[in-house]
Amino acid sequence: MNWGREMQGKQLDFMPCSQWQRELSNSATDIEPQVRELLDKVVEQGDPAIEELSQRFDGFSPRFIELKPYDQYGLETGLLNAIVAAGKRIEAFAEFQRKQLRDSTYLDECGEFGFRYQPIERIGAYIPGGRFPLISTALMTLIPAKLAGCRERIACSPSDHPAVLAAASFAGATQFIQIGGAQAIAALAFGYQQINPVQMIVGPGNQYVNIAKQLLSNRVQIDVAAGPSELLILADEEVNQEWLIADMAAQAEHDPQAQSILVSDSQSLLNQVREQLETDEALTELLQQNQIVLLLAQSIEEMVNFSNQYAAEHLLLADTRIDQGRLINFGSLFVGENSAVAYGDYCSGPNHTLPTMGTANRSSGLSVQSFMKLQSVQSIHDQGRKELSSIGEKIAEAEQLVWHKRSMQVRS
Ligand code: HSO
Ligand code: ZN
Repeated sequence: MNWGREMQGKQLDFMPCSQWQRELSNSATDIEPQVRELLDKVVEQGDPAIEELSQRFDGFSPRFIELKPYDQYGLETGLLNAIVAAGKRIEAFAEFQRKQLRDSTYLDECGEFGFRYQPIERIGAYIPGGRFPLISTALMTLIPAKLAGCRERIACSPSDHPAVLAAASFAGATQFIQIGGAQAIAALAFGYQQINPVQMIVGPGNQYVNIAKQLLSNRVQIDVAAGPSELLILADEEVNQEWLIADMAAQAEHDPQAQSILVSDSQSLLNQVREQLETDEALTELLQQNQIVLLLAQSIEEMVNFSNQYAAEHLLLADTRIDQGRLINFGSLFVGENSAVAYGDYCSGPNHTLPTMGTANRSSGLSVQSFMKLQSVQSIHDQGRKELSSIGEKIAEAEQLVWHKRSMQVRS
């Protein structure tokens, strides 16, 4: 059946959301052997391989760019002010997050026990430059790392666009290397020239970048599974259709694989939205290519269940009948139709680096916390030795680990 087309009886129909299956592209796996080979080459040959790959794929040699103060890139004042304003809001949110991360201890009859947050020392941020130079990604990746207290924050980008450099400078990058693709990820993970290997790599990228990150995830911490952008909108009949159409087209324009889904229990809303989309050639194309999808739900209950099962990167709740507390799986929730996802992309404050492809049911977007390790600390006092020996020795005995038992026994 051809959902979304006009049917013989003139009745317009929509696919029920219960039938929708997310297509997980597996085209990425096709290039995995190729990326593996590139990384092996870097392991064998080091820096010359990185340079050769950069020449081969991007046509230039990697270049260390010394960053100037952010206001010295000759940016048009409006853009410069916007970067500063966005940067400040992103910083304020990161600062708010950092303040929640308090080291803490408690005392009991055995001693003092606690945990502390420790920043990862060296991190790398990849800032895509291919399709569009993502100025905002420089802010979103580097600012939380700075607030977390990471000592070295290395920005890599194939772009040397002045706005990207200004944003990286504002966001506090400690080094900037113009380098792209899998070779940038290799340079960060294995080290390159004066750069020591980093311990964490964040930031979105093309398939080569993502696969390289995944393949190296046994040596470096990586951030979220960054697939194509996704938006899910839950809408009631009252919504502002023009706003929501713009929101759907916005996420769809990132990538031919990016997808925006509108779910409603109102057939009449879906009809009107489709009619509006069909007045515009580009929007009609997005509809035909399933980059914009309209799904019909039987009830509010079904809308909530669909959303929780889909686990969207961005979830826009434009339905006043649904209590936001019922929505449990999403990367970032935008409540009410004022809350355009584009604000979140650029400047509202929370991070735009978010889990996609359903991984929001188990993982989180980038935050200050992502750049920190949670460590435990314990200090057992004299009385505690005796107390804990009497418990631990028995268990060690049952495990038949004699030296474990002895290490407690000698203290009891
Ligand atoms: N929507 C993207 C972030 C972004 N949008 C950057 C514009 N610039 C993350 O899913
Ligand atoms: Zn976006």
